[in-house]
Amino acid sequence: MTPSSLTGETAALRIDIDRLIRRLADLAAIGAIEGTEGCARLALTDEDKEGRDLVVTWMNDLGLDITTDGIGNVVGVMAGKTDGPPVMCGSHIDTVRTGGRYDGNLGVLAGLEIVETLMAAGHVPDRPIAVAFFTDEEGSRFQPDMLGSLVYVGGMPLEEALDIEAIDGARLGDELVRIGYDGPAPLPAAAPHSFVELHVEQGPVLEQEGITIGAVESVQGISWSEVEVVGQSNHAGTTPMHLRKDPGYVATACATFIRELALELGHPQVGTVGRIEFFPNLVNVVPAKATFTVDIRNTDEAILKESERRFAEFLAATAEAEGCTVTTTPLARFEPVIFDADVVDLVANTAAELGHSVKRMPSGAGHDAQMLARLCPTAMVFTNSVDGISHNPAEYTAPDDLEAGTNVMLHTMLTLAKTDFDASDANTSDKGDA
Ligand code: HGY
Ligand code: MN
Ligand code: MN
Repeated sequence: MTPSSLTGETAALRIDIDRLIRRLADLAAIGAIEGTEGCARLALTDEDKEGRDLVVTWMNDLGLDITTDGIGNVVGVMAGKTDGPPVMCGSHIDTVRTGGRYDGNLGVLAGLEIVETLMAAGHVPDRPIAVAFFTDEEGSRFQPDMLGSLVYVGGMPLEEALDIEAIDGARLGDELVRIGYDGPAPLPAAAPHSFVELHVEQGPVLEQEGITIGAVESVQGISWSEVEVVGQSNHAGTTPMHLRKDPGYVATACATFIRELALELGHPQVGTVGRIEFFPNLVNVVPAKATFTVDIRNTDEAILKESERRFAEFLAATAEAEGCTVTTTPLARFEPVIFDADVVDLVANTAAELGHSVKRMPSGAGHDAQMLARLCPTAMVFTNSVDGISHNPAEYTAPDDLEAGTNVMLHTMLTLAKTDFDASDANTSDKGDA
C-alpha cells in the first residue's frame, strides 16, 4: 500500500540536504578531533553540554516546545492539528571518544530538518511531531549504554541512574547539574504515538549489497561486564614462571577466549575486549591487577546466555590455575528487541515508494529505539556507512544516502502522523523481499 503521505499535498515534500549537512558540520565542530571529520563528546562533559546547547538553540529557533527531564533527555515538540501523543524521532548527540559525525547526531538533526521542511511548506501534521536526544546513549563514560532512554521508558529508576559512577569517577547526577541539564519533566515519560530512529548502519551490509535503505527489524542482545583480576605484583626478571600469579596473563587469555568463542559460534556472535588496564602498568613488573571489559552480542538470547556461561567458566578456571582472584561487575545486559512489524513494513514500503532499494535487517549496534520499543510502536531506518566504519572519526555517509534516509524518515513519520492512518494498514500485501 502506498504510504498515505506520498499521496495528496505532502507527496512532493522532500528535505533540504544542504541544510542538514550544514547542521551536521556545525555540531561536529564541537569536540572536533583535529585532522578528522569526527568529534569527541563523551556524555555530560563540557563538549556534550556545548553540543546540547547548540541543538536546543536550533529547537528554540524552530519554535518547538522544549522539555528536559531528570536524566537530561531533551524533547522538542512541533504542534499538530490535534493534541495527544506525538510521532517521535530522535537519537543521541553524545559520542564515543573516537566518534564520527553521523552516529546518533544524524537521527536528531534529521528530525530538526524534517520539522523545518514541514514548517517551510506550511504543513501542519494531524499529530504532533517530537524530536528527542537521549542522554548517554554510548555508555562509554557511564554504563550502561542507552541509559537516558532506559530511564525515559521506566527501565531504571532515576535515583539509581543519578548515582552511577563514571569511568573517571564522576557521579552522573553531579555532572548533570554541573552542565545544567537536570530538568523537571516527569519520568518515566508518557508514551509517544510511535517512534522512528534514523541511524547510520555502522556496519558493512548495505554497502556490500549495494542497498540504500535498511528497514531495521530488530536489535541484537548485548552483554557488558567489567572484570577485575588480582594477582601478585613481582619482578619480571627474577620471578620464575611457575611462581607467578599474573593477572595480565588471565586478562589476555580471556580476550583471546572471547574472540575464539565468537569465531566458533559464527555470525552474528561478536565479542570485544575494548578496555584493558594493568596496574602498575610497567615494563618490568608482573602486574598486581588487571581490569578489562567484555562486550558480547548475539541476536539469539539463548546463545548469548550460553556465551556468558562459557566465558564465566573459562575465567574462573584460568584465574584459579594462575592463583588469582576475580571480581566481575555487570555493566549492561539487554535482550534482543524485535521492532513493530507494521512500522517496519511502513519504513520498507516508504523506501520502495521513494524509489530506493531496501533490505530488512537486524541492528548490530544498540540504539535508543530499542528502549522506546517498550513504550510504543517503533522501528528504525538505516542508511549506509562507507567501508562499514563507525566509532571511528573516519565514519562517513554520502549526501545522497543521508538525503534518502531522511526522506524515508520524513514520509514514514508523516504517514504515522495522519489520524486516519492505522499503522496496521502498513502491514500490506507488498511485503516484497525487501
Ligand atoms: O554500543 C553500542 O552498540 C552503542 O553504540 N551504544
Ligand atoms: Mn548510535
Ligand atoms: Mn555509537
